[in-house]
Amino acid sequence: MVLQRLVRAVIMGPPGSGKGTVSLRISKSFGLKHISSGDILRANINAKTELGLLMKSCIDQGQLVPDDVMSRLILSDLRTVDRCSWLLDGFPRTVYQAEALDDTCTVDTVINLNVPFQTIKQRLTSRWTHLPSGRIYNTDFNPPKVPGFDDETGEPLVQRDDDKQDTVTRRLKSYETQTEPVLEYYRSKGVLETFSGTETNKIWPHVEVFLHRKLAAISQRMA
Ligand code: G5P
Ligand code: MG
Repeated sequence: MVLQRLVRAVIMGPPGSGKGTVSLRISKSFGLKHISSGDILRANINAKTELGLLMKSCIDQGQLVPDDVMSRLILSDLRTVDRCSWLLDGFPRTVYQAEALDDTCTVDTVINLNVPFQTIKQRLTSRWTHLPSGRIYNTDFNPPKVPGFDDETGEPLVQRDDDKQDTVTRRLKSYETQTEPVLEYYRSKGVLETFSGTETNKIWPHVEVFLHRKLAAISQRMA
């Protein structure tokens, strides 16, 4: 689909709901640039930057990175891609962050993946990630062709330190208390679209149809 104007989209959902998996599909089908706050933080940790070293313990314990740090990091990243249509994954995660984003741009649409917590807990212990690209695998759902190695580069996959069972429980708790209010924030602005289910392959066709319609409408409005 050729977009007539820049699109600002956000994907939300609890940890492990499939935001990364669905974002990669959206990126491929609609050409939106995928910007994942978690991937940016993990790249910093991997590169042992000052920020990465400071934030590692926070992330490993399943706590959110402080709002001001996170907002500065993502909003400055967005400035470097202001000529692209983008999809933000993992940001905003608090009402403070949503307001900071609103101060810089108008969000066109927010895709919310509503997946039961029980489903999520089973998924995260079998997730494997290719850190440099953010490609995601799962030993049950989408296993790599060679166990433990990325399909495209052949480089080793890693398990995230925050995917331990206790940490997942803490991440889900922080989602309930700090991130769910953001859903209400976007619902009241009329831009929230929720997709419920337990399987990405069943949710995805609905997201795809919705985005075709939504992005066509946005393009027409501006043409
Ligand atoms: P992240 O990196 O943003 P989360 O916790 O929001 O982390 P996560 O864990 O990355 O989200 P996801 O992207 O929603 O999950 O899900 P995914 O990776 O696509 O899918 C999860 C697994 O399930 C994969 O193995 C996938 O293959 C599999 N899967 C997908 N669909 C199916 C299916 O249908 N069936 C099955 N069986 N499997 C499936 O944030 C990490 C940390 O960074 C900090 C916080 O500390 C956070 O905890 N952080 C922030 N802090 C403050 N503010 C922010 N804005 C922050 N952003 C990040
Ligand atoms: Mg993710």
